[in-house]
Amino acid sequence: MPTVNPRFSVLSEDFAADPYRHFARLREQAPVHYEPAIDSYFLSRYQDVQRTLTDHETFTTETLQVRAEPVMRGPVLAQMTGAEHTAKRKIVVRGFTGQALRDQIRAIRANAADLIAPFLPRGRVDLVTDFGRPLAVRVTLDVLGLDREDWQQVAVWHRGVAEFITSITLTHERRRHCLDCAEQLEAYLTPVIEQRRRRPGEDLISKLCTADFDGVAMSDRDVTALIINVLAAATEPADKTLALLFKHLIDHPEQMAQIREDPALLTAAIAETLRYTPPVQLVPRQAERDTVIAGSTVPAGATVFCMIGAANRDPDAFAAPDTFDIRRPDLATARSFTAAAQHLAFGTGLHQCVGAAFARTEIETVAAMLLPLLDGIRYASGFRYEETGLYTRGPDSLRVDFTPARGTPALARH
Ligand code: 2IO
Repeated sequence: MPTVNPRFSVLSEDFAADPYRHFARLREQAPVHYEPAIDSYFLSRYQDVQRTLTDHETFTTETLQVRAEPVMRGPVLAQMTGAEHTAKRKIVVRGFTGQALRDQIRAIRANAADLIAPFLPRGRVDLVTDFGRPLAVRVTLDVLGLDREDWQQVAVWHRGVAEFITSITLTHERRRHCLDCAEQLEAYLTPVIEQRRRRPGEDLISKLCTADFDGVAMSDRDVTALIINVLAAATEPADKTLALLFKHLIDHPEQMAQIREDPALLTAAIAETLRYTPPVQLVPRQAERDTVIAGSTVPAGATVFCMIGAANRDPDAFAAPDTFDIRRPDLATARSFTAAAQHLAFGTGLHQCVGAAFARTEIETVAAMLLPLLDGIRYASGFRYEETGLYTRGPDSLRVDFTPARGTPALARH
């Protein structure tokens, strides 16, 4: 029997520094890793994660009542079940398809062009702090129909909300700060919701306010929670995915060259980025009854964390899983942003990410704009790449140099 280091912890600094180094050992030796300090189980095998996310009878999303609801100010989509879930999910899907999506593409382009322009003559930009983060917040505000001018204030509240849902442990002070952010965000949204109910527009908030699906309409509490849900879900992972994509392309210049040659490969590069380094690393569930997973019993009521990063690197699911390869035959790019995706970055099952298609559009649109502008892209001298986060994970900074644009950049096209 292999022995497991009893001092190993997913809460250790060593794990936080590079979780990927530990995944193989976890999958092989502790596929159901118990973390006593937080009384939770961590699953690392692809098959177990997939089962946990699709066996809705055994694993529920009830844990979100404590993990999300306090800052969402009401129930989010992932908490709902049955007919209510189906109806409200369809309402949200409608907000991200058809004409709405076409308008969103225009907003994505306009924001990206506006944010990158000042950096083009300089030949230097931080793709996270200067570009990806403001872009993600501003695009989300445009989608919701909130004032773009408010982005810095909303970004502060959003960070508090995101900290709450993505923290494994929180001190009393941090918890209070996060709840304050959520309360202020709710107060900011209340008059907006009231106004959109009276005079609806084409934005997502108006759609949520006026929607009626099979007789199911949204209460103010529902609308508030879904706005905050969309705000968190469309912002937090977006700048991370974009930065991770560019990091992998800089690290694999031959693959970057192939994409520059054939931009149609960008979709595969995004899908492979999501498999290789999923921005959402953990998805929580609650065991409804005593359940055996990989030979260990998980007791009824237990919190179970699906380790998406570990599952996506499982050799039983992907060949040479630790290799970034946009041409890998087992990626199934065409399905990568649908319910039939091979990778688990969007989760799977009934609660699979409702924004997957939007996320693809956003990252694809922005990356396709940036690539021709950032000729000769490389890490800025002295830059040291570092990732943070256990729940959502990505770089806090990605400083790059590129060939500066001469004259007026060719952004007018967008
Ligand atoms: C917001 C982790 C940002 C979701 C969550 C309480 C529910 C759900 C997710 C993603 C990304 C967030 N969970 N989005 O993992 O809506």
